[in-house]
Amino acid sequence: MTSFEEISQAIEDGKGKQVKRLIEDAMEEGISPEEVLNQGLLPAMERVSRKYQNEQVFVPEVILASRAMEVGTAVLEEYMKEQAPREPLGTVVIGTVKGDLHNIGKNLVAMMLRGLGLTVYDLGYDVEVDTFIGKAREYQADIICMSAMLTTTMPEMKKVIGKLVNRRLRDQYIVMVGGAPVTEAFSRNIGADIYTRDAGSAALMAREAVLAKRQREPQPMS
Ligand code: B12
Repeated sequence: MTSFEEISQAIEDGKGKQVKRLIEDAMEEGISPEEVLNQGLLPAMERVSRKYQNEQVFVPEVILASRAMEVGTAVLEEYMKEQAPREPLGTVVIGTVKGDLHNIGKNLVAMMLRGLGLTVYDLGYDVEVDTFIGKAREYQADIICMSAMLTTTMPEMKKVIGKLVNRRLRDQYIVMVGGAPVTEAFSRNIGADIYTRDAGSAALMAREAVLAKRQREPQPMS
């Protein structure tokens, strides 16, 4: 039996290959990707964060754990895709804002959105204001999702929304923001549509928002 603790420990130790093997074993045993995420992957990063804050581990260990987390996320995503509804629900562009290299949380949000049937274009990290807007237009996105993990990069989110307003594009997109330092009050203050604390609720709210947007849009003549 694969234990969630083993998965967490392998992530903490930065052992990507072991993480992959353990997750595949868990999937074969019939454990759901969500269980592995919530009980294996997320607790591992919480532990790493706590140890980093207490100076029990330093940047190199955090980077190794982050890479193992990325491996784990990619493996889980493959299994989640198999369960995703076939009919595409809507389109999302997602990225971490300019100046910010944190991408683990953003990757998890992308994975959960895909799992609910949304088509996700991941723009990566350190994403420029114009890239968010340009790609949203190019892919005819319904949602622009922005992640920020540094208090110093949060204002980038406001810049994206400001530019959407200036270019008279604001009404075309649902803007969703998140990341550890982001709050509901900040989200409201910058004029975003949705803020949630975690990847699971982000996906559920995104789905609801896209369905509501579809109802508002004029239907094509049959
Ligand atoms: C891992 C990590 C790193 C790694 C990043 C690796 C990577 N590939 O991402 C490395 C080592 C590179 C790093 C670097 C730095 N980091 Co760092 N890092 C962290 C750490 C320990 C964990 C972050 C993480 O991955 N958490 C796990 C994931 C799962 O959680 P999450 O990101 O919060 O995401 C969840 C939610 O927030 C939400 N969410 C996230 N995005 C979005 C988006 C949307 C739309 C929605 C709806 C929801 C959502 O859903 C996610 C899943 O549920 C945090 C500590 C912490 N407490 O957060 C510090 C932390 C974020 N880092 C910090 C700092 C200061 C730095 C550095 C400046 C350090 C330095 N002195 O060099 C650099 C900055 C580099 C840069 N320019 O970005 C500070 C930020 C302080 C602040 N408030 O500004 C923190 C808080 C640590 C601390 N207490 O000092 N870091």
